[in-house]
Amino acid sequence: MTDLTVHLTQNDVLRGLRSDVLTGLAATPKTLPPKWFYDARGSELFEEITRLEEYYPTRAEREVLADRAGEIAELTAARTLVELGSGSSEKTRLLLDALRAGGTLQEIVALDVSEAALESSVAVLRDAYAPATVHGVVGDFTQHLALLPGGAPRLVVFLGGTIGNLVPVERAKFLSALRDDLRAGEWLLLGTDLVKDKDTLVRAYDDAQGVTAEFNRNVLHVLNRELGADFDTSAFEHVAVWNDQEEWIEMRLRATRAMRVHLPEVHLEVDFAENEEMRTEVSSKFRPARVSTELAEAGFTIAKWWTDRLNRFGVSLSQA
Ligand code: AVJ
Repeated sequence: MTDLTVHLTQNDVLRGLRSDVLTGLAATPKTLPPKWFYDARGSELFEEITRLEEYYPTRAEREVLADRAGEIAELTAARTLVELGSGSSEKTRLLLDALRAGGTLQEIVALDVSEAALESSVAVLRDAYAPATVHGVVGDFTQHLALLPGGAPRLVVFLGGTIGNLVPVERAKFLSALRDDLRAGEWLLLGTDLVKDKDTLVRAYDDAQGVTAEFNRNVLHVLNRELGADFDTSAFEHVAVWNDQEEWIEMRLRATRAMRVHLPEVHLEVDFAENEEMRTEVSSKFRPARVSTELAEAGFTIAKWWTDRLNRFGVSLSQA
């Protein structure tokens, strides 16, 4: 058993799902936030995506971290590593290993919405990094940044390009809230996928094996299970499009026939027209100048900017 700090009960999570579904399915066009992909099956499918030939971001970011972990540890001399997201990932461990080797690591904080995911990652981290103290915090990184534990200087890591799931106003809010929660001199390590040719981007979100398609449709399984909905998941096609205006990839689910869907637990019935598309994710891609502007507007100072050798993915290290 692990002791977790709970800012969000699993009942709050369910209320959040209900509220997002009521809002998103009433909207035109219909939308669902990407955070609902990640039940146990969705998390497995995402892991599978990270191993696909077409999905370059994980490998590109890992290359940067493998090359720079020592430099990051030396520069930050962080006493606490805070990971937004569950914290057992192989990429985070590159940083933890470097901080431990540098002799500064004393505490690890893992923040995640899923209590189950945290239970297991906290146990793994305690085992691997003893005597460092490991705090598991159940919370949403867009709501519960205040009161993050850990002694200064802390290094907050937000990897994978997940910040790209937020639209610009949400990013500004998130980065400012994070900046406000840090003391001057503390650090943010941020992974951002970069703008590149459309074909590479679309292939990364529409792989030949159909793993991403299955991941996308998984959100409908989540609604069926959690809200008693009756989505016929086989009647939805995966769509990935590059939005050149917004510079983001959009994933959508397209209804292949007209249908009515019942969601009894939120007292909702919704109609889909044939070929109607529902947006399930935006994954923003960045130009380096945009990353630095957004960080600066939130009150961060960029200390370092690295990319992988093929210039596909950027990692910035900034200071509050
Ligand atoms: C986990 C949000 C970084 O946007 O690339 C992968 C999720 N979606 N394939 C991304 C995802 C489709 C991923 N992030």
